[in-house]
Amino acid sequence: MAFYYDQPSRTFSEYLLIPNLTTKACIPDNVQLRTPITRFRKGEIPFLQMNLPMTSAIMQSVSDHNLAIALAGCGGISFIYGSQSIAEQADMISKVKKYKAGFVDSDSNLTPQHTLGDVLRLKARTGHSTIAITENGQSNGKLMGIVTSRDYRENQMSESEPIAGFMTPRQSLVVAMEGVSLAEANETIWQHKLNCLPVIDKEDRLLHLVFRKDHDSLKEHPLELHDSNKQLIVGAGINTRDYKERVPALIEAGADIFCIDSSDGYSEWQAETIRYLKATFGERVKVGAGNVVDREGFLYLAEAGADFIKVGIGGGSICITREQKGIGRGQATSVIEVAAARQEYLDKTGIYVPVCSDGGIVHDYHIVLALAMGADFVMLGRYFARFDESPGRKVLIGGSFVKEYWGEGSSRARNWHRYDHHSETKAGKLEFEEGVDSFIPYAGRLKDNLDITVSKIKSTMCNCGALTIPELQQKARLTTVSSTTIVEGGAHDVIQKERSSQGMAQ
Ligand code: RVP
Repeated sequence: MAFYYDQPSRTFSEYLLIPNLTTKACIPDNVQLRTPITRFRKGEIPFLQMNLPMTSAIMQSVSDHNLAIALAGCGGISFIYGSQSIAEQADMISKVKKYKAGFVDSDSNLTPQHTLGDVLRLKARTGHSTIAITENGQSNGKLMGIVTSRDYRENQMSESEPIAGFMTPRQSLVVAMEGVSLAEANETIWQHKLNCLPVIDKEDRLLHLVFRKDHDSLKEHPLELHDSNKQLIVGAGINTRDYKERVPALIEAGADIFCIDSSDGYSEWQAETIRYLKATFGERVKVGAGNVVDREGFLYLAEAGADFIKVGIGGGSICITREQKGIGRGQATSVIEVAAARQEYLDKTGIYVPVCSDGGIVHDYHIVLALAMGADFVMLGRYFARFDESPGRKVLIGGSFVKEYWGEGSSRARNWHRYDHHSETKAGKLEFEEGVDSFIPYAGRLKDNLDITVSKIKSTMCNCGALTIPELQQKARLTTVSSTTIVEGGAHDVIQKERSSQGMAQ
């Protein structure tokens, strides 16, 4: 006979936190959000920790190299999506590892033979007005000159005019040589009143551009997450099929941590993948696994050696798994049960396995609820997809800017490995979608939004009398709420004046 749970599963919105005593020491400035991401023996220091309990989802529309750089700068980790070729994913990883704050790869490049028309079209496409002119039109080609909007008069020149005739040529440019520090580059920018300084190697090949506006980037990122070489930390999504080829290539590119990406991780495929990677590369390879929603799934992956375990099925904003297959569980109930299983595993083995709550975060306070319920960090898709740094296109619809956000189970992403069951027969192959293609309101720069979210998390933690995440997990008191309590929680029975959208989750 089938087993029936005696309680319905619940989502975050069905819970609230009850305040504890807030001592005078409990102020947001004293709250720190450092959290483990890899398993560790009780009393020891985890191999890898984050300065922010947030990771970005393993999705084409969320985690590319640009988002990874922005998030690591704020103390979190992106898992670059695996639903692309091994070479493309390795290229994104190495872009993050090679990134140095303030030194950017030129993303707008043309040759001297291109024309003013090409300049205008490129500028319209990228929104960037500084264009590097290189011999082969590539970002690392031999530098021939620079074009900015000060070099041409759009209305008085023919669009067919070659760039060679109006660019600022190499011999008139102030440049810096390979190895220059950011402080030295900024000094040169100030001395010569420049907006942009090209950094070149001995063969005159372009390496980076340094912009005047990026001057403060180091000061802006006190929580930056980097390795012992001062390179940013980055993760990568992998699947249970091509890991024998993919993982070595990603290690070579510099990936710091992996996560097996699947909508249902309670499978022999995942255990086999973890065991193979640990046996082949040893403990230096760190692998998260999931997703699971219950005690059994957690214990199975913990026994297999997973470094962290991801929780959540069907709660993602673009996810229709529950509708399509009737599989899933309310996110709050899943996290609560998995956190209890983690305690059981800790008591038995002395090993702490971090838990990640993945998907379904709609309001910033949901992050605190997930942490209070036992998650060590959260994974978010929709939240990050709204920002400038995410890969989705920014589009103007009905007078407002939106960004594209599509699920890995949508036919646009075609990430069938995340959902299928390794079947090679036609009947076993996936022929239906588990995700949708959508728009979400555009929200601007990642850091500006994250600062607001973090200040809300810290403020709530102070209400709960907790200065760290473990303290929150120990002290939190949670209550379920009735639907009328939820209504009472918003503005009600007033005629509301215009409300600032700043700091709202959506
Ligand atoms: P959200 O943050 O609510 O947008 O959810 C993101 C999560 O949704 C991802 O981390 C992943 O677990 C899940 N996902 C991604 N694609 C799909 C899908 O197409 N069904 N679901």
